[in-house]
This record gives sequence, C-alpha cells and structure tokens, in this order.
Amino acid sequence: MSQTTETIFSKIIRREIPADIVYEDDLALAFRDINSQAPVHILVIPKKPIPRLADAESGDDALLGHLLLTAKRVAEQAGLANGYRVVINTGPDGGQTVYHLHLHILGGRQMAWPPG
Ligand code: DGP
Repeated sequence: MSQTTETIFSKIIRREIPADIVYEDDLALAFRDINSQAPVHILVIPKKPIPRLADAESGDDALLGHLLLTAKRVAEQAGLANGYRVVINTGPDGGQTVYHLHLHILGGRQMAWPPG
C-alpha cells in the first residue's frame, strides 16, 4: 500500500537526520544506503515526495528522466566504470519498504539474474 505521510527520506532531505550524501541538486538527492547490499549502494531520490513509481504522473516525466541521468552521474562519480544495476522497488510485491520513490544504484560486484 502506498502512503502519503512523510518518510525518513524527507528528514534526510531536510538534514534532520544524518546521511552520507554524495550528490544534490534542486530536484534530487543521492546518499549511501544504510543497509548496503553491494560495495557501492547509493539511493537517488526526488526531493518531491512521490511515494511509489506507481504514483508518478505524466507531469513527472522530466523529473523521472532527471533521476535516471542523476543515477548515471552518481555511478560515474562512484567509479562504477565496469557497470552497475539500477533498481526501483515498487509496492509490496516489489519489496518497497520506504514509500518515497528511490532508485537503488548497486555496483562494485557481479550482479546475479534473476533478482530475488
Ligand atoms: P526499498 O526496500 O526499495 O524501499 O529500499 C529502501 C532502502 O532505504 C533500504 O535499502 C534501506 C534504506 N534506508 C532505510 N532507512 C534509511 C536511512 O535512514 N538512511 C539511509 N541512508 N538509508 C535508509
């Protein structure tokens, strides 16, 4: 189920709780995942609190494109020249736990397929 209430990521955006922030611009923030699943595990989030990818609207198309390009930039900055994976978990079956849209950038090891 999606939630419209604030999440911990809003508090990270406002610097109310600490995070290892690696990138920021007017629309997006990137910080290291607290529960790292790879040598490099960074989350890219919009500052706009869209709960799930499923809640994005047609007016968000430029923002969604910006998030992908931000993921590319952050991955380059993190030295992931040999490749990486970008994941968006959406809703309960997608394994989403924080209902503020985020892109996982995972890298620094060989990824398996299919994911669990
Ligand atoms: P997902 O399962 O796709 O909703 O991923 C949420 C991720 O957010 C999960 O990998 C752990 C991470 N996370 C949760 N709380 C915090 C936090 O307070 N700080 C940071 N840096 N990451 C968090």
